[in-house]
This record gives sequence, structure tokens and C-alpha cells, in this order.
Amino acid sequence: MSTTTHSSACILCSQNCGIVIHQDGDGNFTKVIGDENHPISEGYLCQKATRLNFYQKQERLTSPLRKKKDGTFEEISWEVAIKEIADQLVRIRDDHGGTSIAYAGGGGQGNHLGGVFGAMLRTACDTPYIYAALAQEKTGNFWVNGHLFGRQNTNYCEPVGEAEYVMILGANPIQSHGLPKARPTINEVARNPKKTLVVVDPRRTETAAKADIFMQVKPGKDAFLLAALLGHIIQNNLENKNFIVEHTVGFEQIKPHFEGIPTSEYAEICGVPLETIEQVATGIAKAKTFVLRSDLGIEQSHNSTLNSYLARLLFLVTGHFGREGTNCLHNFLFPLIGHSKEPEKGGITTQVTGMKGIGKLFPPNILPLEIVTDHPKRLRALIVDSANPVATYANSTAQRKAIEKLELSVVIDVAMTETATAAKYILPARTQFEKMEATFFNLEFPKNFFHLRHPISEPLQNTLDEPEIVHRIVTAMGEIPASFPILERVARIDRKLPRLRLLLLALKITTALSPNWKKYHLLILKETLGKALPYRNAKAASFIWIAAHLFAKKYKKQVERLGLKAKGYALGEALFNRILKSPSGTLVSIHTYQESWELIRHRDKKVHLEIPELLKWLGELPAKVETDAEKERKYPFNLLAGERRSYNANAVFRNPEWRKTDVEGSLKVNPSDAQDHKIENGDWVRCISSTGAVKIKTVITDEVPAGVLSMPHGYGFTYKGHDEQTTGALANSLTSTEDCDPLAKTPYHKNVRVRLEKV
Ligand SMILES: Nc1nc2c(c(=O)[nH]1)N[C@H]1C(S)=C(S)[C@@H](COP(=O)(O)OP(=O)(O)OC[C@H]3O[C@@H](n4cnc5c(=O)[nH]c(N)nc54)[C@H](O)[C@@H]3O)O[C@H]1N2
Ligand SMILES: Nc1nc2c(c(=O)[nH]1)N[C@H]1C(S)=C(S)[C@@H](COP(=O)(O)OP(=O)(O)OC[C@H]3O[C@@H](n4cnc5c(=O)[nH]c(N)nc54)[C@H](O)[C@@H]3O)O[C@H]1N2
Ligand code: SF4
Ligand SMILES: [Mo]
Repeated sequence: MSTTTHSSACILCSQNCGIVIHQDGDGNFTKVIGDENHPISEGYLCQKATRLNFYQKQERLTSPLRKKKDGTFEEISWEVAIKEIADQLVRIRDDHGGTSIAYAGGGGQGNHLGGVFGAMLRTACDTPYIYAALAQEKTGNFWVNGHLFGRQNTNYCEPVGEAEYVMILGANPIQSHGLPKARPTINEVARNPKKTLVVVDPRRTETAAKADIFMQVKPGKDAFLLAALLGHIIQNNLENKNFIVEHTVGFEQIKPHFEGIPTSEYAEICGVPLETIEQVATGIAKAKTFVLRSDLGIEQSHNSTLNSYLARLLFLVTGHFGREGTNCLHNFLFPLIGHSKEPEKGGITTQVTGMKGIGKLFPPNILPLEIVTDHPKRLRALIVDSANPVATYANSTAQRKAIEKLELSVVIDVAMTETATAAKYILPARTQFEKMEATFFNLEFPKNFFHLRHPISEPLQNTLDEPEIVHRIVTAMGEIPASFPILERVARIDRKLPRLRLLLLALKITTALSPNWKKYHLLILKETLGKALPYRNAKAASFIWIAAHLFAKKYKKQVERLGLKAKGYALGEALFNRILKSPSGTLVSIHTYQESWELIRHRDKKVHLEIPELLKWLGELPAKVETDAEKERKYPFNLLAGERRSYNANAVFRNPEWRKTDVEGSLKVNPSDAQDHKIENGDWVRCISSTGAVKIKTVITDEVPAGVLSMPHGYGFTYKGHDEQTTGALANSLTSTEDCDPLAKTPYHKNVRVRLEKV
């Protein structure tokens, strides 16, 4: 059979490593290798990417489906599905206001183009509400970044390989990656005698095993550890005074809060010896370069937002920021998130719980509360795209009940998921290899990149891509016409003679004549410029045209450094063409380190260190140690519910046969706990929390300390021919919507209280 090869990217984590896929005549991915031409991954990939055929060739949705009274689904045509959904959206919007409609998802680790077009659907529904996975991990970070750097959509890179001193805090890059070429990068830092690798984790992870210094913190006690590190630095005048004067404001306001930190008491509480804390604090302060990489271990854990703040202060007060070998802000081709104003300044809040948006996102943990209530302003309709809330949001049972209670629920997915079965309508999407796709996870500095992936597989019959689905619904809602014949012709000429800027002019005239169309510019472009692009199934790439132009205008110098000769408007065109014609991805900007300060969004271009709410929280920390003794008696274990392992990848793979090892997704139990509970290695147990219970296989290992258990997420999805023995357990059967950060509402997935029973 003939084999073809195609450049694309892995869709399993935010690294989106470039890959080359060998495909046979039936569309099977027979081989997947690293793409050496990818500007960042340069040929690297991990074991998961080689199994992508299990995504492309899974049991697919093949028709729009509508739920019948008896709870089963019937196939309906696209025309009927679109019309019924559009009619109900219009009715709900007009009767109850757009705020009674919400959108969830918008893209996972590989597909953000559809999410961009989701904005058009929200415009038609007149709703500001997006619930997203990022709001169950990163919104605390975004909120802190907003205060420190001026906007919630500022973000910094973590160049682990370039620093002399590295701290990995609540992350396990050997398994989860989160940085380019994670394994060789971590290995180099670990082996290099001139570099120091510090790992902070309650579990002796694959990364911790390589560390020079392993700080085995007690689960959920990072705030004490970070406060003690900062306390030691400030109490011993180890802060970088020159940096503080030159680049920050507010140090004098934060200083007293750390002068009083009782470091030895906090060392006791967090379980890390005081000498180690002092050694690391001094090490960071004295290092020439220091980089911090942090992730879910501090975000989905107690004091989540405070942790984000203290972690940033650690590199800021020591002056490790905005230089080579340190954390630096970076730009985005198109920002992944937005910036939300605080409610006091007119920022939008939710109708029932009054939760504010952060980065324009709303947290999954409040979703059921916004639906399951008699409140007249409750959510009545939800459109889910590229997400599986019932499986991946906290408390699966509560999420399912909430979705079932909605007047209208629509799921757009490639497969029949836990959320789809709860919905009223299901719409079958094309996979990420059957359409133009991209992510906005371009998070690098000083050289940043972008990868627009071209479709490489024939789309499955009767499926549509998300931008097209959005377009049809918005059209059926009566907001815009289905096509724009004159503009279409202009777009074709424009592609031949872009210098004349005809399309731009024609768009301006059109929207001046029909002002209501202006807010649907992405859809208009898709139906005009999108059709003029010389590729199949590529209309959504028209969005990149706008992104490239805006980017080239904003980062003129940095784009010119790519060697593009064009100037002004032509520079945007040149960048667009370069992106379109780089199937392996391309660099899009080159900064100097000095220019990273321009990315700060405060007018004075300084870091604003003081965040009064969080300093108050810091002062209240000691009171937070008092735990619920009654609950701990009933549920004696702290479960880390969501470990990244060799064979989990969020909710992307449903067919459990993709796993080569750890098929059941075992629960890690410390030998002493196993002995106390008379558990033998490989026994199945019932793991019970206050919300639910799962049956799970055990593995006895001293990787976890006594009293701590660890299970993976990304298991327990239903798939034909499989049961819990082969799919593993669903972590969110155990988690709760209430156990979450008071400020950002990010869940405490790493602090789930459970007990074990033998089965
Ligand atoms: N207990 C616990 N829960 C967790 C976590 C944890 O550690 N512990 N981790 C959390 C984190 S960090 C994250 S990011 C989330 C991830 O949770 P989600 O965002 O829900 O998961 P994804 O894997 O991104 O995929 C969601 C859906 O996208 C579908 N899909 C794949 N390709 C396409 C496509 O091209 N189009 C469409 N329309 N759909 C497609 C898949 O079939 C899947 O149903 O999970 C969170 N949940
Ligand atoms: N293999 C694989 N890789 C993935 C994914 C996947 O599903 N599978 N998902 C991707 C996604 S969406 C994300 S967000 C990232 C997440 O990537 P990571 O955050 O690196 O992954 P986790 O394993 O969830 O958690 C990181 C570490 O936090 C530790 N931890 C638990 N509790 C605490 C605590 O209280 N304090 C500290 N300091 N550490 C604690 C855990 O033991 C774990 O080693 O991974 C990405 N990469
Ligand atoms: S899972 Fe992540 S690190 Fe592994 S190949 Fe895919 S994108 Fe790269
Ligand atoms: Mo994530």
C-alpha cells in the first residue's frame, strides 16, 4: 500500500512537538517520528506521539444526533440540527438574555482555531461566558500576572536549559513535559556539575529522582515553603537591590510581610528541613541565573493563587527576570486569553455566584452552581466544544446532573464522550488532522514561533470543522448571510495583488454599509479570503491573516529580524505567507533580552510587587494549618488526583488500547499504608471520597510518602468492549466542586481526602 508523509504536530500536550506522520492508503498513521524542521522541538518527541493513530482512527461520531424522550439518540441531518439549535439559542437569548447561555472549551492541547471562531458564536448569543480547562489550573497565575506585569494575558517563558540554578515546583517535566525537549533538557541540568536542579514535590517523581536537591514538601504546604524561602532571603538581605530599584516598585511595601516570617516554624509545617530551605534560598540569591518552572502541583493545591504570587516573588526579589537564563515575558502571535477587569471596575461577573472572570475565563468549578438553581438568571444553555466537562471538570456526577438539567446543551466533538451522552444535541467534528489547525501555545522567548498545521487526512464523511459549524449556526440565527459573493471575488484578486489592499478596503466598505456584520469579521473572512486560499479544508486559516497583520504591526522590529524584506502592510502579508508555507512551523519574532521589558504592560514598564489581597492572605497562613480533624479521621489519605504518566493525555484518547504500560492506571500506595490496610501489590481497592468512589488497582511504592496516594487523570473513559478493569478509574468521580481556591476557584485536585477499602 502506498505511504505518504506529512508534517504536522503532536496534539497531546502544550509543547505541540513537530512530527512527521507516515500514512497508508487507508489513512492509518503507520509511523510517527519527530520533525527536525520544527523550529523549537527540532525532531524531539516522546512515546505518546507514536500512538496518535489511536486518536485518528477511534470510534467516531458520524452524524448529528438529537436526544429522544427515552434518553437514546437519533440521527438527524445537519440542516435540522443547525436550525433547531439556532432557533433555541435565539429564543433563550431573547427571553432570558445572553447571560443565560455559556460556552465551554474552545480547544484542548492541539486545537485552538475552532475556539477562536467560538467567539463569533458567543457574539451571536450575546454572552461573555467561557468556561475553560485553563480556569481550573492557570487563572490564579493570570490574576497575579495582571497585578505584577499589568495585564492578565502577560506570560513568561521558563528556559530551564539555560539557567545555572533551576527550581521545578509542583511539576514533573520528565512525564508532563511543559518545556521544549523536556527529557534531554532536564537530564543536561541534572548531569551538569555547574548547574543545580531543585525539585519540590511530595512525591519522589522521575524528575525528583534526578534532582541535586529534592524538597519533599507536604501536600498543599508549598505556601509555607515559599514564604520561608522568601523570609530567609529578605531577613538576610539577600535580595537583589539594584534590580529592585531599577525594575520594580513596591518592595518597601512587601518587605515587612517577609521580615516577620517564622522560617523554622514554617519549615516544620511544610516538612522540608530548615537547612535545606536556607541552602536553596541562598543558592537562588547567589546564582548568576535562575529559572523557575511550576505547574499543577502548586496550582491545583491549597493556597493556589498565593502560591503563584510567592513563586514569582522568588525570582523577582532575587533579580532573576528579563535576562538571558531567567524567566522572561514573551509575546503571542495571538493571545491565548484576555484580560478581565475587577468587578469594582466594571468587570463582568457570573449571574448566580457572582464569580469574576480572570483572563476572560470562568472556572469549571462553579458551572453546576450556575445551572442547578431556581435563580431566574441561571444558565439555561451550554455549548461545549473540544472539552469533556463531565469527565475532566471536578465532580463528574454534579457536572452531568447540571448538563442534563439545561434547556439546551450542544456538544461538538469527534467522539461520543461522557459529556456528549448528557447533552441534547451532538455535532460530529473533524479531527485535528482533517482540517487546518493550530494552537496559541507559542510561549517562547527571545525567539517565538507559530505552527499552522495543514490537513493531512481526508475528513470523515458527514463531519464538519468547528468554524464551519459556528458559521452555520450564526447564519441560521439570522445574524449574517451565508455567503458574500462580491467580497469573495475581491479576495481572489487580493491574493494575486495583495499590495493593493483591496480586501481590506472592501471589508471596510462592507462593514460601513452593514455595521452589524463588523462583529462577525472572522466569519466573513473565512467565507471570502478563506475560499481564496490555495488549500483544501483550510478556510479557518484566514484568521491567521488578521493575526499576522496585527502582530507585524505591533512587533515590527522583531518580525523584520526574521530576514523578511517587506515593510509596513507588506510585512504582515509576508509573515502570513511565511506561516502558510511553513508546514513544519516557523519563527515569527526575534527579540533582544532588553526588549522583554517592553512586554510589561504597566505604563512605567516596572514590575509592581505589591498585591495587598495576597499579602493579607500570607499573613493569615498560620491559621490555615488547622485542618478538619473529623474529615481526616474519616478520610485518612491525601490523594493526588491527576498524575501525568507515560500513557495518559488528558481526554484525547478514548480507546484504552493505546496504552503500552500501566493499562489500569494504578493507585500508588506507600508500603507502610499497604501493610496497615493489608493490601498486596496489584490488589484492587475501593477509593472513597465525600463525593464518590472508584475501583482501582494498587501498586505499592515508596515513591509516595505514607498517608499520600497518587492516581492518574485521563483514565476511566467509556469505550466499546471495555470496562473499568481496562479503562481505569475516572479521577473526577472523587473530586468536589467546593474544594477550590477562594480567589480563582481552581480545584484542589492534589488534595482530595479519601479512604481505602479492600474489594
Ligand atoms: N481530577 C483531575 N481532573 C483534571 C486534571 C487533573 O489533573 N486531575 N487536569 C485538568 C487539566 S490541567 C486539563 S488541561 C483538563 C483537560 O480536559 P479537557 O479540556 O476536557 O480535555 P481534552 O483532552 O483537551 O479534550 C476534550 C475533548 O476534545 C475532543 N476533541 C479532540 N479533538 C477534537 C477536535 O478536533 N474537535 C473537537 N470538537 N473536539 C475534539 C476529545 O474527544 C475530548 O472529548 O483536565 C483537567 N481535569
Ligand atoms: N503524560 C502526560 N503529559 C501531560 C498531560 C497528560 O495528561 N499526560 N497533560 C498536560 C497538561 S493539560 C498539563 S496542565 C500538564 C501538567 O503537568 P504537571 O503539573 O507537571 O503534572 P502533574 O503530574 O499533574 O503534577 C505535577 C506534580 O505535582 C506534584 N504535586 C502534587 N501535590 C503537590 C503539592 O502539594 N505541592 C507540590 N509542590 N507538588 C505537588 C505531583 O506529585 C506531580 O509530580 O501536563 C501536560 N502534559
Ligand atoms: S506529548 Fe507533548 S512532549 Fe510528547 S510528543 Fe506530544 S507534544 Fe511532544
Ligand atoms: Mo492542563
